[in-house]
Amino acid sequence: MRPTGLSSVAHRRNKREAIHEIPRNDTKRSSVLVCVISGSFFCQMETTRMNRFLIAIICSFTSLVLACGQPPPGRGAGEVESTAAKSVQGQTQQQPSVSFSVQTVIGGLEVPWSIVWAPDGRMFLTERPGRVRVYENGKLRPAPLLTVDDVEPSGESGLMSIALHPQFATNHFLYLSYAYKSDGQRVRVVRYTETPSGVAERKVIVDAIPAAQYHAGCRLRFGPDGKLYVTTGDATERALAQQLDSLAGKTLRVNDDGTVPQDNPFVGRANARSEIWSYGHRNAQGLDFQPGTNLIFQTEHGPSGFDGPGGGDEVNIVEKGKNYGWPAIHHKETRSGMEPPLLEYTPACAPASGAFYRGSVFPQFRGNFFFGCLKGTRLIRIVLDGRRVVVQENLLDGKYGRIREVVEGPDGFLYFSTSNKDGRGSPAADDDRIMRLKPIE
Ligand SMILES: [Ca+2]
Repeated sequence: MRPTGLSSVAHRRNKREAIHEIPRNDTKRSSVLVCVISGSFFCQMETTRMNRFLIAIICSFTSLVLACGQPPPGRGAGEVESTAAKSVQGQTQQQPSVSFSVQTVIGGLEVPWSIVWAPDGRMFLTERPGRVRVYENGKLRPAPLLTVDDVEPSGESGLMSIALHPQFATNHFLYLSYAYKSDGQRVRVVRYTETPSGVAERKVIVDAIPAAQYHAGCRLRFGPDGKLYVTTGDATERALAQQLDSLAGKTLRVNDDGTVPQDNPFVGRANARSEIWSYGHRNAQGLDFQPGTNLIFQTEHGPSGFDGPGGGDEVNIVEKGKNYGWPAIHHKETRSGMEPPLLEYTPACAPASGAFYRGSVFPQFRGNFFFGCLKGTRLIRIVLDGRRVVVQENLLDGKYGRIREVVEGPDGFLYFSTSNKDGRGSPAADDDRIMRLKPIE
């Protein structure tokens, strides 16, 4: 179900990527291999047979350090980028391209996972090792607002999402999702109240969500209905995603205090968790509500070799009580009673976020769905007409490395975060960064 408007450039790129498919951090590994081979070759030329092997290893390591791991080329110093001009079905004239400059807003961060804005204009962001940071009046506060001290930061987990209550201005409720160690790894959602001196009144909202070093979710987003939506991973136990007595591999929906809304689909069903809104997910990390329709658009990571053929990343429209198939179906497979994805990406792009654009400074972006790609090192822009994909395109392709969060700022600029310090990328000197797209007048 690829959109018909997918550009030939994107097709060429997909072909190129296919060469490098699996494992997910393949680029780095192939660089290492090249360096080991080249280092061995040059170092072996003038050595005796006795020490050749040892010196080859030393030289391989040296050449690896010197020549491998290229940081992304983009500096975020105002480079000008553009969208492609588009032919849209039913319109005789092409939509003109949109030009914007790319600016670094904050540098020197460590895996910024989630960004939100308070009504007073402050930016709150999470860093995976456990810190909540505040950016205000053009500066990052040196001290974190909060450091979550029982975060388990390894693998794909750590401190993940942040959400502010829709009435944050009056109740000051701030929500976080993070991984912790218990009997194995778990994820919980907690709520704090911001105070003039920091935070207080920690309250657990959802606890003991199954997790693992990989596939731990966990995006938080308040819906237009005032409920808190939570994406969870399958904790690398695929079968859990189909089991309604487990919170793994689901979208959850809870009230702002963690109680369960009585109109949730599995309320009252035996052996089912009443928090569940949808199931059959592998590891969703992006979720937002389409302006106008309030449909939930969600991004989800597909299998990565050990649990299924690589690729199969998804964009889904998530609806009450529905089954999104994992692990029974994946990629473009279909089965009665299960929902196929709206969009599917093979090779993997690793979608890590998802946000609709509602602002006015990019009128051409209004109603578009954006998400950041880790392995795919780009932003993807989806132009929609309700449920129908009109066209999609890649932005910033390969320029800034791994991209995680994307979200609109109160100024209408489009903000995104890099994730080059997560152990799978090659950081630029000032990574990780929060950057933004600013329109060119
Ligand atoms: Ca699916």
